[in-house]
Amino acid sequence: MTISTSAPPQRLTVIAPRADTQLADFARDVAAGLSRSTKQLPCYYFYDLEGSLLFEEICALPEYYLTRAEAEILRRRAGEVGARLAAGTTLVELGSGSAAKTRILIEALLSRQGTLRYVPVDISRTMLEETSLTLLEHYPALQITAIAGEYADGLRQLQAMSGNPKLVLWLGSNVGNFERPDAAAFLRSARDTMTLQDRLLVGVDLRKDRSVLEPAYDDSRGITARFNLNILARVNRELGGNFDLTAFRHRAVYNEEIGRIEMYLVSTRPQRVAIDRLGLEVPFAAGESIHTENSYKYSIAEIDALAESAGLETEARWFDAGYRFSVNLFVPHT
Ligand code: AVI
Repeated sequence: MTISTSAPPQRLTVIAPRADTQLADFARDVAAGLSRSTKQLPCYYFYDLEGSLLFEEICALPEYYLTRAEAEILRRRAGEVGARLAAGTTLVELGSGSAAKTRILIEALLSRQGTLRYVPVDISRTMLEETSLTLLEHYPALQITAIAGEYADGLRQLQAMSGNPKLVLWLGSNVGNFERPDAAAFLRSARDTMTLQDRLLVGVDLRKDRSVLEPAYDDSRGITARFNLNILARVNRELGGNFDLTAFRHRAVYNEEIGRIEMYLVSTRPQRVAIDRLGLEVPFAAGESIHTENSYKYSIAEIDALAESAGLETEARWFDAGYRFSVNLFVPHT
């Protein structure tokens, strides 16, 4: 861990694991994922700076309703959330990205408390620092401790912050990118860092018709396709990969039975791709795919079961007017 305090402004502290650890992890996971009989790459590698910026573009797409629906709920309910919190609450956010929707909660908490400590956790250090500086410029009463790392790094930090009341945000249906049992296990480990005065606010996308879901993950402008392909571009940039991005196509399909969007990169022809820094050559048959992401959708019963198995109680749940998305306020089970 390196700890640096950047000045100005003096109100920002950045905590980051060593970058070469992240590269070693990426190399290991790419080698393992592309050597399997059913090829796969973990979706959290989408989010280098390039991928994080493409994801911001996705959030503004007409087809990607999730961001707007969640923002609608937060705008309507931020005051209500604030009223349920103890005085002097710290705001923690897992997977903060551009923190665009977070501003709604930052403003609600600032207007109640006067000052606020914000602890964003994000895997892209550049994104994290840029976002933090922009927020600090906007909100003079804000103090930021930014954690450039994975959720586990964020949870370790939460454990160390046990003194202050906190609101932990896990927005954007990020929970959907976990397998269902892993989502429950992760929420339980978040819960284990919480006291009874803490709250967890989780945005969860709801099950719905494929006619709405599939365009949200395969938009007409091809931004999601670029986002998906960026993982191969990242292998080229960081690991000396030789992927020809025009020889793979984006595919997003709703698996209704399991309740998840599945994203793939499909090889359009037989090919062998060398990844120089891994000393690996990966063979692809025509039509063979790399599974790059699952995005699980939840029914209300599934959200209740998730909370239950994580040792959480639902204090409040809100929906957008179109009933597409939910925001859930959880408290540790007594
Ligand atoms: C970040 N995550 C919740 C997004 C989702 O909807 O699963 C990632 C994404 N993938 C394609 N479009 C958006």
